[in-house]
Amino acid sequence: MERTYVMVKPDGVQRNLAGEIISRFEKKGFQLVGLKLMQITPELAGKHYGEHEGKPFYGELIDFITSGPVVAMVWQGQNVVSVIRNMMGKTNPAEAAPGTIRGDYAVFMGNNVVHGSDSPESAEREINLFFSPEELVDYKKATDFWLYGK
Ligand code: IDP
Repeated sequence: MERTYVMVKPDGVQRNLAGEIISRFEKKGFQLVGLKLMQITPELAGKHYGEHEGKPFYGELIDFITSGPVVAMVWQGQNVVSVIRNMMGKTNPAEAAPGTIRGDYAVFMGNNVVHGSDSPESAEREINLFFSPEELVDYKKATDFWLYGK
């Protein structure tokens, strides 16, 4: 079963949206396998956003993501990477469709409330960056039959 790394960013935590965001993925049918509230260090932020180093907004991005606690999560389910990206909406909240998390709760590019891995490869890298294997819980959900028919 596919897994993805999701985090409620510092603006989402401060604006009391963590529960709402978790609730959307729960109701969709995805399974939570890792969860913690944490403060990201500049070093970890640099590793997470390494692909953006050198871009004009890089400094702001690192300052923002380290500006307060985040809720770090691992979610599991069929096609979870792409489905959660769709549920988050476009990176720029001004272009994110109503009904998506960014479309409903954000207005500005830098402060877009939530992060989700953009591919299964990124997901594996990001999960390993934020979680140790012991922090991820393997368990069976009774609802699987009603979600997947097996
Ligand atoms: P994503 O978060 O939708 O995957 P990325 O392109 O990976 O988008 O960018 C990472 C984060 O960097 C975005 O969520 C956004 O907060 C910020 N960001 C991206 N592009 C810009 C920009 O042009 N100006 C300011 N912030 C940006």
